[in-house]
Amino acid sequence: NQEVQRVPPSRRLIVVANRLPVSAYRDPEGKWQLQVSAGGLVSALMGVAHFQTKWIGWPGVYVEAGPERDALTSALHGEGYAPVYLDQKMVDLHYNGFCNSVLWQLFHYVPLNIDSKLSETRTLQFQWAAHQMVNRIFGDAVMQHYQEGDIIWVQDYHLMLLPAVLKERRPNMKVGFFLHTPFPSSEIYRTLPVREELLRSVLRADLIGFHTYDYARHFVSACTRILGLEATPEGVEDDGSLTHVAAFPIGIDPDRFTAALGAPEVRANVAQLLNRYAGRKVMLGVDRLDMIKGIPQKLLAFEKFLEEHPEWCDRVLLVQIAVPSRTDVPEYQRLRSMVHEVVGRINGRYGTLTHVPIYHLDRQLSFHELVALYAITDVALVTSLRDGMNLVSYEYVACQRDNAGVLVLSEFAGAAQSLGAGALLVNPWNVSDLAAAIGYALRMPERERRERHRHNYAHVTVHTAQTWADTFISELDDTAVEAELRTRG
Ligand code: ADQ
Repeated sequence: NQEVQRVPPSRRLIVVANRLPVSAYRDPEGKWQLQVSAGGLVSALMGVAHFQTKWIGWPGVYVEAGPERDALTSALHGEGYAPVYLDQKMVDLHYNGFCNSVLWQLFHYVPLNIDSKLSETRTLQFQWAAHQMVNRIFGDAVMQHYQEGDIIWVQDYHLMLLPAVLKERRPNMKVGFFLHTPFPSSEIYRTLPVREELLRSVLRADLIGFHTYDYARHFVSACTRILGLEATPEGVEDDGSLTHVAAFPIGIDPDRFTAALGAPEVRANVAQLLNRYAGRKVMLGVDRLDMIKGIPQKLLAFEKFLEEHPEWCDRVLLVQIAVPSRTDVPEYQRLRSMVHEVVGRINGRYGTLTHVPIYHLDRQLSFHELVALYAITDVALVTSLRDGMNLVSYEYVACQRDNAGVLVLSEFAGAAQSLGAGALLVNPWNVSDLAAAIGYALRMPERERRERHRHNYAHVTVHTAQTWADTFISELDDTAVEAELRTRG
């Protein structure tokens, strides 16, 4: 692809995301240590190598200004990370509040909760004010590190107000914005009280990217219906100025996974797991513990499958890894209790003295543990109720290079549009169908498995995180040049 090759390898890229890709913690000697966090955005951007990248984001800890903060800042700078420090109140209102209780929900088709929002109108106002303030603080941080010619790539729904903040300060700055979640139908989006402010800010970016064509289309409809702007084949036009809008489906770094399959730690883990699960088929779920991932639906379907097929009870197990996330938000705490209750019920009902049907872990796995699990799994269950893309499905396909395991995939994940040819697509709300898909996946003939896997493996190894970033950045370059030519008349 010629466009992709035009990007010089040493370009400076500033990635701005709400969170840095690492969490900071202190070791027993009190020294700062950094640990890579789990999450799709991190996984994808870790796979991007063609740029001199600096990350700007919150390091996930509260540290007062002073020597401790200075020590953390220099540990982070050493790794190419520039921290934005926020206090607890701000994080609570902006991140837990506006971002995760309002925007995240709405973008995944969970309507605003009228009862709580009406009685907490002031809370919503405070959340919005904090959200605006945090976006301005991020703007200051970008300006501190910005050099003429840098490309600024703003990530995700937490920073939708940032393009306007940046363009006000430097109208010529090259700013791209990518949304990692779905963009919902405009009929859902228009319920948001601050719908116009967010759209107007994002439209200040030179290029806006989404995972799928559908999300891009929903966004353009929101702009035409709510702001009354013109849609063009390239994007949205406002008073002669055009913002490009397009789909850029994300991917993973497949080589990182296939190379790990040969690593001694992974092989040792694989041998141990195969031994431990011998004689049984293994199904796997790997999700952040989030309501959008459809974990309860997956568990209910597995329960139904066991109920209808008692002959499978001691021949199959489900390993469900649910890494806790957003643990300060009450909805997430309730979800965790609910999942624990259902797992307990199923294990109580269908377990024996020597077998439990569900191994449930509430923690992040190391990369090697994760690869080993993917490699030994017969059936992966991705049952998201909505999901921007879902990279777990891609990682599973990469690690099944030799075994051709079956991917059961929700039709509501963006990945259904790219891996639909090889996966068994399901509606996770239809528990009976999902239970039937589990049965079919477990019994699928080898020929069909290999044929389906071949499609998906070809996709995952060609549409990588690197091609995603290269394509986005080279298009951003083109649009910025075009914009400059327009302004020069
Ligand atoms: P996420 O909602 O975080 O990402 P996803 O794309 O599936 O969802 O990525 C999860 C990542 O976290 C994967 O790389 C996975 O390996 C890792 N992970 C999950 N659980 C783990 C565990 N227990 N231990 C270790 N690692 C774990 C958001 C959107 C997605 C979109 C991505 C990228 O919600 O729809 O695909 O961003 O744009």
